[in-house]
Amino acid sequence: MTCMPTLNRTSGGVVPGFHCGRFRLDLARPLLMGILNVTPDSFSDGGRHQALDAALAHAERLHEEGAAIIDVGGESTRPGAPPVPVEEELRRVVPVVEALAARGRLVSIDTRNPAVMRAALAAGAALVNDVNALRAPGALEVCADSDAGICLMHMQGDPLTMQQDPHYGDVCAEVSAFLAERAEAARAAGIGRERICLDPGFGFGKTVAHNLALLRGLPALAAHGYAVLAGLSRKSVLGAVTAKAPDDRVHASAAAALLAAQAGAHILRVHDVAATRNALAVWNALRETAG
Ligand code: HH2
Repeated sequence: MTCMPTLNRTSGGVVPGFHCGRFRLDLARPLLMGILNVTPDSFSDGGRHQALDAALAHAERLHEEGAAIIDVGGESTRPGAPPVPVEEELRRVVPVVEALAARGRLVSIDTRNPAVMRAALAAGAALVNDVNALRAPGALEVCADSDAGICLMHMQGDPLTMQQDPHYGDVCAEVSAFLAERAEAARAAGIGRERICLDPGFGFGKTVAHNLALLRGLPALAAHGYAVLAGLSRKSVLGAVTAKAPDDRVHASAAAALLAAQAGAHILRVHDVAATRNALAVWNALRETAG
């Protein structure tokens, strides 16, 4: 993976669709994954959706605004965040997953913990989103036992310490090699190519320069032929560029999502679904009316 700039969306390898349980996602147009953190301490929306009613109301809003996937997280992975005990994570996420799955939503579970993956899958989640790329003992097996989609993300170190001194020789090459290796491990465990999605992990053990290089280098990641997810929403790289606080990064986030889509991302993980959808509508119209 090199860090070359791109002007046109790369189709990368052929990615016909993304299979998440009974859901078959068409990736011809970028899809939105709406973020629902049921945590007290997430960097942007922490404490806002902890009660079940509030979480479900927010999920409904994300769905109505155009999110194809609702990503439910019960552990903040912001820089410096301590791990959450498994019982507490289960208590936060399982009722929310269950209620959203019962409403027919495509629910993603954002967790590093195999016990939480297993419980969320049993409660109806159809996608496992793991910032640790299924490296925890037992995680690959839990996912292989299901028909869920999986998102394999790159992270250098762990959330507690990852921003202390991130370093790479060639960030794009190293992230790409790591994700290719994790995809191979998933396939060796019996998870089909059509169930796998790769994510460079913006902000996870990366400086501003690393994040920008990865955004420029996204076309090469898409060329692996797996679905690609990008999560730049409200992240500190956008704060560094705009000098805005997380809640005021909506426009920067929509711009970043658009650039990620243009660089080949198929799924955009976002807080601000309506704003991103509007930005993408302009881009889709331009592409689809080209002669
Ligand atoms: N980023 C966050 C959490 N999960 N999953 C994937 N696949 N990609 C990401 O970039 C990603 C992720 C961090 O953002 P957020 O959930 O908003 O914050 P917090 O970790 O503080 O809950």
